[in-house]
This record gives sequence, C-alpha cells and structure tokens, in this order.
Amino acid sequence: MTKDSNDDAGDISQADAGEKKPPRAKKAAEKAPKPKAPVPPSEFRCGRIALVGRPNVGKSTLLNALLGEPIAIVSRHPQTTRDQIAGVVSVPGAQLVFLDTPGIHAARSKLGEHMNDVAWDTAKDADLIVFLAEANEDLARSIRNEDKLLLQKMPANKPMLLALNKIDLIRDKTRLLPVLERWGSLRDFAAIVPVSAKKANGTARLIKEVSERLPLGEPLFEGDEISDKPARFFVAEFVREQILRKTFQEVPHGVAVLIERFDEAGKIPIIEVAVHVQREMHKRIVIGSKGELLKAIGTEARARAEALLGTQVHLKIWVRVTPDWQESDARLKDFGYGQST
Ligand SMILES: Nc1nc2c(ncn2[C@@H]2O[C@H](COP(=O)(O)OP(=O)(O)OP(=O)(O)O)[C@@H](O)[C@H]2O)c(=O)[nH]1
Ligand SMILES: [Mg+2]
Repeated sequence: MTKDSNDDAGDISQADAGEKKPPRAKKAAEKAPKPKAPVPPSEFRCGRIALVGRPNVGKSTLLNALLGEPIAIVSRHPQTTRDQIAGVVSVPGAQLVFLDTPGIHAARSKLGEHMNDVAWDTAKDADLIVFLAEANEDLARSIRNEDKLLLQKMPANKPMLLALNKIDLIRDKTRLLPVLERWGSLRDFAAIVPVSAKKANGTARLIKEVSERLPLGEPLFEGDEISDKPARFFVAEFVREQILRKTFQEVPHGVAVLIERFDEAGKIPIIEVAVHVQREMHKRIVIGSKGELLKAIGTEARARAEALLGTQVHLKIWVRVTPDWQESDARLKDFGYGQST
C-alpha cells in the first residue's frame, strides 16, 4: 500500500451530539411479521439463496427490496457489488438468507476474477438459486447470449428460480408472455417470477416461491440480524457507492475503500476511511475542485451511515494512491478481497 505523506482529507464531521439509537437492524426486525400460530420447530424452513446473474441486472436492488432496507449498494455501473452479502428475510415459518453476489462477467483483472469466484462459489454452496435477468419485451432480443451461457454453467443439482427484473420498463405487459415461455424452454425452472426490484413488485411472490422450496432447518440468524456483514463493511460500501455515482469511466472501478478507524467509544462514533485510487489523476478527480466532490461524497455517505447506525457519526475520508492494487494478491487481501485463485 502506498501512503501519500500529504494525504488530502475531507472532514465532514457533524458537531452536534445526539442520543444513540438502536441499530437499524433491530428496527427492521421489529417490523417483521409475527407468526399468527407458532410453527413447530420441526416444520421450520431455512436456507441460503444465491442471487446470481450478469452485472447490472438488479441483484442488489432486489436484495434491498426483499429486505425492505437499502443495505446493498446500487449504481448504474456494472460490477458494483464485489462481495457476497447476506440479507435475512423472516416470514412465519421460514428464514430466507438471500445472498447478493457480484455480477458474473469477463474478468479483466485479478479483482474481477475474484468477484466471479465469489459468485460461482455462492451459487455452488447455496440451497437454492435465483437467477436474475432483465426483462425485454422484444421477443427476438429477450434472452442474451451471456445469459444462456451463464445458465448452462449453473449447478444442475439444486432448484433454480428465474426472476425476470425491470418489468416496470415494459409498457405492454402482455408481450411478456411469449418471453416467459421462451425462458421456460431453456431450463426446468422451479418458478419464473416477473419482478420490478426498483418498485418492489413481485417480491412477495418471490419470497413465497422460495420459502416453499427451502430445506427444513433451524434459523441461521438471530431475530434482529439482517446481514452477516458488520456495520463497518456497509459504511465503507456507502462511501464507494457515492464515488460510483459521482465519477465516471475508469475512476469508479479503480476505487477501494477501507475503514481505518471505527471508534464507537464516545457519544458520536468516529469513523476514518481511506479511499484508494489507482492514479494521482483519479485522486484529483475524487477530491474535486476545492475538495467539493469529496465533501459531497462524504455528506451523502454519512447520511446513509447515520441511518444504518441510528446515530450521528463523525466521518473523515482520506484519498490515497495505490497503483495497480487490483492486480496484486497482497493488496487484494489487505483490502478484504481475499485470494483471487
Ligand atoms: N427500471 C428499473 N431499474 C432497475 C431495477 N432494478 C435495478 N435497476 C437499476 O439497474 C441498475 C443496476 O442495479 P444493481 O442493483 O446495482 O444491479 P446488480 O445486478 O447488483 O449489479 P452488479 O452489482 O454490478 O452486478 C441501477 O441503476 C438500478 O437502479 C428495476 O426493477 N427497474
Ligand atoms: Mg450488485
């Protein structure tokens, strides 16, 4: 890791003290529906469900819609998600552990290879797969070759559902019927569910279809947990999300975000974050003229962090140049992306 001695920092601390509230996860759990009649433990269902597909088809948006909480970051850029992220959905009689994954793509870096490995391993280890693709009302173009190739490589030994996303973009819904039929001819899907992750349409049916097919078993997560990832992971992701949304071309993909300090001892948590970019030029772009862009990135990431933690936070962001970190096994490990092989 190359540390610049003259790091530029964007300090967007908030001075006013506020009372600490319980984490968002607890609030979400309170909203979860309570079983009307208790389900006997022997009939409880629980399982891990891989959300897989090409980049940008809406896997993370769907995870958030299923949870009713925007935990996973979303952007219009492909390859936004880099990790497996669990989102726990509890319904009477079942716990559904949805696993968001990186979009499977033609990798051009060790980071890309690692991301693909994460997605394939998640699909192989899950109890059930939800394959996500974009709906297209044009029958001839409704199924992309990349989707067909991915489908062929998916494990054949477990139930797979198809979620056809972005149906809000289709004006004439009757045109979907032949498209659904064509998808159905490709594989023996356990169910095909049209959804709009953006508008949270079709999510209740998806939850029902999935929960019916889960294995019997005890819950994997406690009642108030909505993810396996700690708060610090999401805060780093919220900073990366703002960079993805506010920068262009190769800058967003060359960014890694690391939490350097996460101090919850005081009344207001202090979080220090290092943003690693690949080039000096990218550092200048992320900071922006007079630090304006970094300030905007920090302000919005802090708002997301405060909503998640249920308390005000001091967030300080540093930008550092770490050339070629995406090609270095050691740097990838330092940055939490594990081994790429
Ligand atoms: N119109 C519409 N847009 C959607 C829908 N779901 C997702 N999107 C948009 O599609 C883009 C990609 O969404 P993501 O959820 O980041 O997609 P992803 O599959 O997780 O992408 P990767 O993490 O890169 O693999 C974003 O601009 C979303 O707002 C939907 O149901 N309708
Ligand atoms: Mg994603």
